[in-house]
Amino acid sequence: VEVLANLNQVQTKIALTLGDITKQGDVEVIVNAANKSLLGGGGVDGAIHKAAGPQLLAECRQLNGCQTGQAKITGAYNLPNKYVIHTVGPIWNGGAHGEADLLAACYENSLRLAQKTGLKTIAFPAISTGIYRYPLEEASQIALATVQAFVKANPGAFELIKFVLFDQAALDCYYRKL
Ligand code: AR6
Repeated sequence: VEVLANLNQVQTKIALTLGDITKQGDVEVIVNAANKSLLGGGGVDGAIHKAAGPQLLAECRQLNGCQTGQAKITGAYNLPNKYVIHTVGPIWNGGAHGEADLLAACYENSLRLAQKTGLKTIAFPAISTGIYRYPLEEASQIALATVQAFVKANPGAFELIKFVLFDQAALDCYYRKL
């Protein structure tokens, strides 16, 4: 699924795809749904570290962790990308503990960091919707709204912004919202 945002004659493609974020060779950077230690874990974080190889963990050890909603960048090693941006989503705790703002900050800060690094193509997983239990309906709305607002505010900054969804239910949910 692809949506073209036509802004000042510059096009940013927003795409939804079903698959594994470690196999996205058409983007320069993939985003990792990490934890505050940045020292690896399960879910997409585990898959990224496994595919990148041990050098990624070695670089992550130098970063002294990351706060929730913030983002840090590393190399991608054995992944088919140039970089990995590690962001830490909020743990869902009912929704009245700042979760929505923190989740939006993950997307916003990842895009800012990619832009600052000069990158034009990026892929996101559905941050916080696995082990951190953020409801998919709410999380997908925030992901799409935040990315679309960034595209509007920064026309031409990105050529391709991809959401890589791991199962059909997640893809369907994003598709409806898009
Ligand atoms: N490619 C794309 N999406 C994936 C993949 C993959 N290979 N694997 C899982 N997903 P989660 P979180 C989806 O749990 O909720 C880790 O231990 C998954 O279906 O990976 O932010 C970290 O170290 C879900 O929709 O991340 C943290 O401790 C989405 O990715 C904690 O989990 C996010 O699920 C972070 O939890």
